[in-house]
Amino acid sequence: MAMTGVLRPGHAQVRVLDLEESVHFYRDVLGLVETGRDATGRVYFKCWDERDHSSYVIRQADSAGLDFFGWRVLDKATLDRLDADLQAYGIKTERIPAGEMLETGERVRFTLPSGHVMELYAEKTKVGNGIPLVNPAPWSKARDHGIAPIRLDHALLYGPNVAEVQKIFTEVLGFYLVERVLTPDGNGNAAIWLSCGQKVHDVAFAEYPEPGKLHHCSFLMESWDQVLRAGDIMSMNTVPVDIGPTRHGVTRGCTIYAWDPSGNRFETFFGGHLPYPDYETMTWTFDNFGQGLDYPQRKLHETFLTVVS
Ligand code: M3P
Ligand code: FE
Repeated sequence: MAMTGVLRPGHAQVRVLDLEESVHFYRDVLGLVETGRDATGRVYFKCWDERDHSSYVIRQADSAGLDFFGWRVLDKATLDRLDADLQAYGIKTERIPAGEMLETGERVRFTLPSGHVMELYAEKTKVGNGIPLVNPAPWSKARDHGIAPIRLDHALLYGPNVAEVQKIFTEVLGFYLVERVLTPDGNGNAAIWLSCGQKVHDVAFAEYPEPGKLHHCSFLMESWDQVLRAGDIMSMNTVPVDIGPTRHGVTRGCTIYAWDPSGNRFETFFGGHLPYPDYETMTWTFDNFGQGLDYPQRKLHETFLTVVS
Protein backbone atom coordinates (compact mmCIF):
# COMPACT_ATOMS: atom_id res chain seq x y z
CA MET A 1 0.00 0.00 0.00
CA ALA A 2 1.35 3.40 -0.89
CA MET A 3 1.02 5.69 2.09
CA THR A 4 -0.12 9.20 1.24
CA GLY A 5 -2.24 11.79 3.02
CA VAL A 6 -2.14 11.46 6.79
CA LEU A 7 0.83 9.24 7.74
CA ARG A 8 0.64 8.78 11.50
CA PRO A 9 -0.10 10.21 14.93
CA GLY A 10 2.50 12.94 15.36
CA HIS A 11 2.08 14.56 18.73
CA ALA A 12 -0.21 14.86 21.72
CA GLN A 13 -0.11 17.90 24.00
CA VAL A 14 -1.35 16.93 27.44
CA ARG A 15 -2.03 19.06 30.53
CA VAL A 16 -0.44 18.10 33.85
CA LEU A 17 -0.91 19.48 37.34
CA ASP A 18 2.72 19.54 38.51
CA LEU A 19 5.32 19.94 35.78
CA GLU A 20 8.43 18.59 37.50
CA GLU A 21 6.61 15.62 39.04
CA SER A 22 5.32 14.85 35.55
CA VAL A 23 8.74 15.25 33.94
CA HIS A 24 10.07 12.70 36.42
CA PHE A 25 7.19 10.37 35.60
CA TYR A 26 7.36 10.62 31.81
CA ARG A 27 11.17 10.62 31.63
CA ASP A 28 12.17 8.17 34.33
CA VAL A 29 9.15 5.88 34.80
CA LEU A 30 7.57 5.79 31.33
CA GLY A 31 11.06 6.23 29.90
CA LEU A 32 10.45 8.85 27.24
CA VAL A 33 13.38 10.95 26.05
CA GLU A 34 13.19 14.65 26.97
CA THR A 35 14.01 16.67 23.84
CA GLY A 36 13.36 20.27 24.80
CA ARG A 37 11.59 22.97 26.80
CA ASP A 38 10.13 26.13 25.29
CA ALA A 39 9.61 29.69 26.48
CA THR A 40 6.02 28.93 27.50
CA GLY A 41 7.25 26.18 29.85
CA ARG A 42 6.16 23.19 27.78
CA VAL A 43 8.35 20.07 28.03
CA TYR A 44 8.83 17.94 24.90
CA PHE A 45 9.37 14.20 24.78
CA LYS A 46 9.78 11.45 22.21
CA CYS A 47 9.87 7.67 22.46
CA TRP A 48 13.35 6.27 22.06
CA ASP A 49 12.77 4.76 18.59
CA GLU A 50 10.94 7.77 17.15
CA ARG A 51 12.95 9.90 14.78
CA ASP A 52 11.04 13.17 14.92
CA HIS A 53 11.80 15.79 17.57
CA SER A 54 8.76 15.21 19.75
CA SER A 55 5.58 13.17 20.07
CA TYR A 56 4.36 13.96 23.59
CA VAL A 57 4.34 17.46 25.06
CA ILE A 58 3.24 18.39 28.56
CA ARG A 59 2.04 21.74 29.84
CA GLN A 60 1.30 22.67 33.45
CA ALA A 61 -2.34 23.66 34.00
CA ASP A 62 -5.08 23.56 36.63
CA SER A 63 -6.78 20.54 35.06
CA ALA A 64 -5.53 17.39 33.31
CA GLY A 65 -6.58 16.48 29.76
CA LEU A 66 -5.66 16.84 26.09
CA ASP A 67 -4.90 20.24 24.51
CA PHE A 68 -4.61 18.83 20.98
CA PHE A 69 -3.57 15.80 18.93
CA GLY A 70 -1.40 16.28 15.85
CA TRP A 71 -1.09 14.24 12.67
CA ARG A 72 1.98 14.06 10.48
CA VAL A 73 0.99 14.33 6.78
CA LEU A 74 3.10 13.37 3.77
CA ASP A 75 4.29 16.82 2.67
CA LYS A 76 3.41 20.50 2.38
CA ALA A 77 1.22 19.98 -0.70
CA THR A 78 -0.78 17.38 1.25
CA LEU A 79 -1.14 19.82 4.14
CA ASP A 80 -2.56 22.48 1.82
CA ARG A 81 -4.86 19.99 0.10
CA LEU A 82 -6.26 18.60 3.36
CA ASP A 83 -6.75 22.15 4.69
CA ALA A 84 -8.76 22.98 1.55
CA ASP A 85 -10.69 19.68 1.77
CA LEU A 86 -11.62 20.34 5.42
CA GLN A 87 -12.83 23.83 4.56
CA ALA A 88 -14.81 22.55 1.57
CA TYR A 89 -16.44 20.05 3.93
CA GLY A 90 -17.48 22.96 6.16
CA ILE A 91 -14.85 22.77 8.89
CA LYS A 92 -13.16 25.97 10.01
CA THR A 93 -9.36 25.69 10.04
CA GLU A 94 -6.65 27.87 11.49
CA ARG A 95 -2.93 28.08 10.65
CA ILE A 96 -0.48 27.95 13.56
CA PRO A 97 2.86 29.38 12.42
CA ALA A 98 6.01 27.28 12.14
CA GLY A 99 8.06 27.39 15.32
CA GLU A 100 5.11 27.79 17.69
CA MET A 101 6.03 24.28 18.80
CA LEU A 102 9.75 23.56 18.96
CA GLU A 103 11.23 22.13 15.74
CA THR A 104 7.76 21.88 14.17
CA GLY A 105 6.50 23.42 10.94
CA GLU A 106 3.22 25.17 10.22
CA ARG A 107 0.13 23.40 11.60
CA VAL A 108 -3.44 23.34 10.37
CA ARG A 109 -5.73 23.26 13.40
CA PHE A 110 -9.43 22.42 13.56
CA THR A 111 -11.95 21.26 16.14
CA LEU A 112 -13.95 18.07 15.71
CA PRO A 113 -17.68 17.88 16.56
CA SER A 114 -16.54 15.79 19.55
CA GLY A 115 -14.78 18.86 20.92
CA HIS A 116 -11.22 17.59 20.29
CA VAL A 117 -8.64 19.90 18.73
CA MET A 118 -6.79 18.21 15.86
CA GLU A 119 -3.76 19.43 13.95
CA LEU A 120 -2.06 18.48 10.70
CA TYR A 121 1.56 19.29 9.95
CA ALA A 122 4.13 18.30 7.36
CA GLU A 123 7.43 19.21 9.00
CA LYS A 124 9.17 18.31 12.25
CA THR A 125 12.92 18.13 12.69
CA LYS A 126 14.29 14.61 12.43
CA VAL A 127 16.54 14.25 15.46
CA GLY A 128 16.96 10.51 14.96
CA ASN A 129 16.68 7.61 17.36
CA GLY A 130 20.26 7.47 18.55
CA ILE A 131 21.06 4.69 16.08
CA PRO A 132 23.06 5.42 12.93
CA LEU A 133 21.26 5.21 9.58
CA VAL A 134 24.18 3.21 8.19
CA ASN A 135 24.59 -0.27 9.68
CA PRO A 136 22.10 0.41 12.48
CA ALA A 137 22.04 -1.60 15.71
CA PRO A 138 18.56 -2.88 16.68
CA TRP A 139 18.33 -0.69 19.77
CA SER A 140 20.16 1.95 21.72
CA LYS A 141 20.87 2.40 25.43
CA ALA A 142 17.75 4.59 25.72
CA ARG A 143 15.70 1.38 25.55
CA ASP A 144 16.91 0.42 29.02
CA HIS A 145 15.57 3.51 30.81
CA GLY A 146 12.11 3.04 32.33
CA ILE A 147 9.23 1.43 30.46
CA ALA A 148 10.67 2.80 27.18
CA PRO A 149 7.90 2.36 24.59
CA ILE A 150 8.96 2.66 20.95
CA ARG A 151 6.36 5.12 19.68
CA LEU A 152 3.20 7.07 20.38
CA ASP A 153 0.74 4.62 18.82
CA HIS A 154 -2.82 6.00 19.09
CA ALA A 155 -5.30 7.80 21.31
CA LEU A 156 -8.82 7.00 22.48
CA LEU A 157 -10.93 10.14 22.78
CA TYR A 158 -14.34 10.57 24.41
CA GLY A 159 -16.91 13.11 23.27
CA PRO A 160 -20.26 13.66 21.52
CA ASN A 161 -21.13 13.32 17.79
CA VAL A 162 -18.96 10.29 17.03
CA ALA A 163 -20.93 9.60 13.82
CA GLU A 164 -19.94 13.03 12.47
CA VAL A 165 -16.34 12.51 13.57
CA GLN A 166 -16.29 9.19 11.69
CA LYS A 167 -17.45 10.94 8.50
CA ILE A 168 -14.69 13.56 8.75
CA PHE A 169 -11.98 10.93 9.24
CA THR A 170 -13.26 8.61 6.51
CA GLU A 171 -14.54 11.12 3.93
CA VAL A 172 -11.96 13.90 4.29
CA LEU A 173 -8.84 12.60 6.03
CA GLY A 174 -8.56 9.19 4.30
CA PHE A 175 -9.00 6.89 7.30
CA TYR A 176 -11.05 3.66 7.27
CA LEU A 177 -13.17 2.07 10.00
CA VAL A 178 -11.47 -1.08 11.36
CA GLU A 179 -13.76 -1.99 14.27
CA ARG A 180 -16.77 -0.62 16.09
CA VAL A 181 -18.95 -1.32 19.11
CA LEU A 182 -22.67 -0.82 18.54
CA THR A 183 -24.93 1.15 20.86
CA PRO A 184 -27.28 -0.97 23.02
CA ASP A 185 -30.14 -0.49 20.50
CA GLY A 186 -27.81 -1.50 17.64
CA ASN A 187 -28.64 1.60 15.59
CA GLY A 188 -25.42 3.54 16.07
CA ASN A 189 -21.81 3.24 17.18
CA ALA A 190 -20.82 3.55 20.82
CA ALA A 191 -17.13 3.46 19.85
CA ILE A 192 -15.08 3.41 16.62
CA TRP A 193 -11.50 2.45 15.75
CA LEU A 194 -9.98 4.22 12.72
CA SER A 195 -6.75 3.58 10.81
CA CYS A 196 -4.83 5.67 8.25
CA GLY A 197 -2.41 2.89 7.31
CA GLN A 198 -2.01 -0.77 8.20
CA LYS A 199 -2.04 -0.33 11.96
CA VAL A 200 -5.09 -1.71 13.73
CA HIS A 201 -5.94 1.84 14.75
CA ASP A 202 -4.42 5.30 14.83
CA VAL A 203 -7.28 6.87 16.75
CA ALA A 204 -10.48 5.73 18.42
CA PHE A 205 -13.54 7.63 19.63
CA ALA A 206 -16.26 6.73 22.11
CA GLU A 207 -19.59 8.52 22.43
CA TYR A 208 -19.65 10.57 25.64
CA PRO A 209 -21.76 13.57 26.66
CA GLU A 210 -18.86 15.86 27.65
CA PRO A 211 -16.76 17.21 24.76
CA GLY A 212 -13.00 17.03 24.29
CA LYS A 213 -12.18 14.30 26.80
CA LEU A 214 -9.03 12.15 26.82
CA HIS A 215 -9.44 8.46 27.57
CA HIS A 216 -5.82 7.51 26.88
CA CYS A 217 -2.75 8.07 24.81
CA SER A 218 -1.19 4.74 23.90
CA PHE A 219 2.47 3.83 23.66
CA LEU A 220 3.69 0.87 21.64
CA MET A 221 5.81 -1.82 23.26
CA GLU A 222 7.88 -4.34 21.28
CA SER A 223 6.49 -7.51 22.83
CA TRP A 224 4.09 -8.98 25.39
CA ASP A 225 7.16 -9.47 27.63
CA GLN A 226 7.74 -5.74 27.42
CA VAL A 227 4.12 -5.08 28.44
CA LEU A 228 4.62 -7.32 31.51
CA ARG A 229 7.90 -5.55 32.26
CA ALA A 230 6.00 -2.25 32.01
CA GLY A 231 3.59 -3.60 34.64
CA ASP A 232 6.53 -4.46 36.90
CA ILE A 233 7.94 -0.95 36.55
CA MET A 234 4.51 0.56 37.23
CA SER A 235 4.27 -1.39 40.49
CA MET A 236 7.87 -0.59 41.50
CA ASN A 237 6.93 3.07 41.15
CA THR A 238 3.41 2.72 42.67
CA VAL A 239 1.81 3.93 39.45
CA PRO A 240 -1.99 3.50 39.68
CA VAL A 241 -2.97 0.75 37.24
CA ASP A 242 -6.49 0.73 35.78
CA ILE A 243 -6.77 -2.50 33.73
CA GLY A 244 -4.38 -5.30 32.82
CA PRO A 245 -2.04 -6.72 31.82
CA THR A 246 -4.63 -8.31 29.53
CA ARG A 247 -5.71 -8.44 25.90
CA HIS A 248 -8.38 -6.38 24.16
CA GLY A 249 -10.86 -8.31 22.01
CA VAL A 250 -11.22 -5.17 19.90
CA THR A 251 -7.90 -4.76 18.02
CA ARG A 252 -6.47 -7.94 19.71
CA GLY A 253 -3.91 -5.66 21.34
CA CYS A 254 -2.18 -6.57 24.60
CA THR A 255 -2.51 -3.82 27.12
CA ILE A 256 -2.09 -2.16 30.47
CA TYR A 257 -4.06 1.02 31.22
CA ALA A 258 -2.63 3.18 34.01
CA TRP A 259 -2.69 6.83 35.10
CA ASP A 260 0.02 9.48 35.12
CA PRO A 261 0.40 11.57 38.32
CA SER A 262 -2.25 14.05 37.06
CA GLY A 263 -4.90 11.45 36.22
CA ASN A 264 -4.27 11.25 32.47
CA ARG A 265 -4.71 7.62 31.50
CA PHE A 266 -2.02 6.12 29.29
CA GLU A 267 -1.67 2.67 27.75
CA THR A 268 1.27 0.38 27.11
CA PHE A 269 0.20 -1.61 24.08
CA PHE A 270 1.55 -4.42 21.95
CA GLY A 271 0.29 -6.23 18.87
CA GLY A 272 -3.08 -6.05 17.23
CA HIS A 273 -4.13 -7.43 13.88
CA LEU A 274 -3.02 -5.72 10.67
CA PRO A 275 -5.94 -4.59 8.52
CA TYR A 276 -5.92 -3.28 4.95
CA PRO A 277 -8.24 -0.49 3.75
CA ASP A 278 -10.39 -2.94 1.75
CA TYR A 279 -11.13 -5.13 4.79
CA GLU A 280 -14.70 -5.07 6.05
CA THR A 281 -15.30 -3.40 9.41
CA MET A 282 -15.57 -5.77 12.37
CA THR A 283 -18.56 -5.17 14.62
CA TRP A 284 -19.06 -5.88 18.32
CA THR A 285 -22.53 -5.84 19.82
CA PHE A 286 -22.93 -3.85 23.02
CA ASP A 287 -23.51 -6.99 25.11
CA ASN A 288 -20.00 -8.13 24.06
CA PHE A 289 -18.31 -4.82 24.97
CA GLY A 290 -16.74 -6.61 27.95
CA GLN A 291 -14.92 -9.07 25.66
CA GLY A 292 -13.95 -6.17 23.42
CA LEU A 293 -12.27 -4.42 26.30
CA ASP A 294 -10.84 -7.34 28.27
CA TYR A 295 -11.07 -10.59 26.37
CA PRO A 296 -9.86 -13.05 29.06
CA GLN A 297 -11.98 -11.57 31.86
CA ARG A 298 -14.97 -10.60 29.64
CA LYS A 299 -15.41 -7.60 31.89
CA LEU A 300 -16.64 -4.12 31.03
CA HIS A 301 -14.62 -2.36 33.72
CA GLU A 302 -16.57 0.56 35.19
CA THR A 303 -13.56 2.91 34.97
CA PHE A 304 -13.32 2.38 31.19
CA LEU A 305 -16.71 4.03 30.72
CA THR A 306 -16.53 6.75 33.35
CA VAL A 307 -12.96 7.95 34.07
CA VAL A 308 -11.54 10.43 31.56
CA SER A 309 -9.45 13.59 31.79
C1 M3P B 1 -8.51 -0.64 22.60
C2 M3P B 1 -7.35 0.20 22.90
C3 M3P B 1 -12.99 -1.71 24.10
C4 M3P B 1 -11.64 -1.26 24.13
C5 M3P B 1 -10.69 -1.46 23.29
C6 M3P B 1 -9.53 -0.71 23.42
C7 M3P B 1 -13.61 -2.45 23.08
O1 M3P B 1 -8.50 -1.35 21.54
O2 M3P B 1 -6.44 0.20 22.14
O3 M3P B 1 -7.33 0.87 23.91
O4 M3P B 1 -13.72 -1.49 24.98
FE1 FE C 1 -5.66 1.95 23.23
